[in-house]
Amino acid sequence: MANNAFDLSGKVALITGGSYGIGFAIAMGLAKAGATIVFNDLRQDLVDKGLAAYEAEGVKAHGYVCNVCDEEGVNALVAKIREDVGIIDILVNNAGIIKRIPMLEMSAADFRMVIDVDLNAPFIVAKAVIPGMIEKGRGKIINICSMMSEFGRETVSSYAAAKGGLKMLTRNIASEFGQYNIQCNGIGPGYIETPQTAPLREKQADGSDHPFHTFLMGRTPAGRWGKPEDLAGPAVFLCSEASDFVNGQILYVDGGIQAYFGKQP
Ligand code: NAP
Ligand code: GCO
Repeated sequence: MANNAFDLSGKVALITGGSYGIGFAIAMGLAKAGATIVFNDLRQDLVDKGLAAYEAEGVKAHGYVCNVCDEEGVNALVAKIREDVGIIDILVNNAGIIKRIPMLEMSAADFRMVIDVDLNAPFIVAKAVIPGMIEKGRGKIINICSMMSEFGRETVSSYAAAKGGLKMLTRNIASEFGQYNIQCNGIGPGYIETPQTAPLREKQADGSDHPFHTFLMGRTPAGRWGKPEDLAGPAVFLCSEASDFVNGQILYVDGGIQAYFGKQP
């Protein structure tokens, strides 16, 4: 093992949807460990915003416009990254959406849309990068899973189905490509302060806490929401040589939620 088993110098890392939020914080962690950062977003103005955010942190990132659901677009993106930056060593499947709609009110089209972004797209992007990893003789894939990879909750049927599926896609990629020295693991964030969870944190009209916040604090031993930066260290570990014999696991980074029965009345 190298002196610094967490060193990512010389590695090219693609973080999908990495212009802000969890993806950005993970990318910053990988950049500090030495990796070259590549990310995509849906539109050029969003990519430009992301590039400016990286630059403000002293990181020269490479940003591209690409919808992760578009297989042809993803294949073209991976070819372009190879030309501009090099073969992708690390893929973080981070781009994701949620629709919080009670199941009986949810259209099949909305359900499919969430499955498309949160489950089909990680398949599409992984499929596009794995041949380069095989060529190089190594590779790391991190799929961003969720508490909903294990739990259900009112209103998140499509998200839970997608993130549960992503957990199993993780195990299957590990099973199928471990022989090529490719490790595929998941990170399951708890509840993290990003735009995705903003509706669950909004103060009520009378200034009191959102009921979900109160519920969550009773389920989280750490007694706080996670911050995007809480995911950086675990991601560096799973993208580095330090985790070369870790494959097919989901590392829950949740302040203890998965271990806890909930606060006693
Ligand atoms: P976020 O704030 O909503 O950011 C998601 C990112 O994905 C945005 O940059 C978004 O782009 C991008 N994206 C969405 N659809 C895309 C598509 N089709 N093609 C390309 N990019 C796309 O979410 P976040 O909270 O940082 O979450 C990141 C990941 O962690 C997601 O997979 C989410 O499900 C997961 N997660 C979040 C939490 C949490 O508590 N926040 C917990 C567990 C898991 P735009 O710029 O267009 O919005
Ligand atoms: C919810 C969703 C997400 C969470 C996250 C938990 O309960 O509404 O699960 O909003 O942020 O994915 O890991």
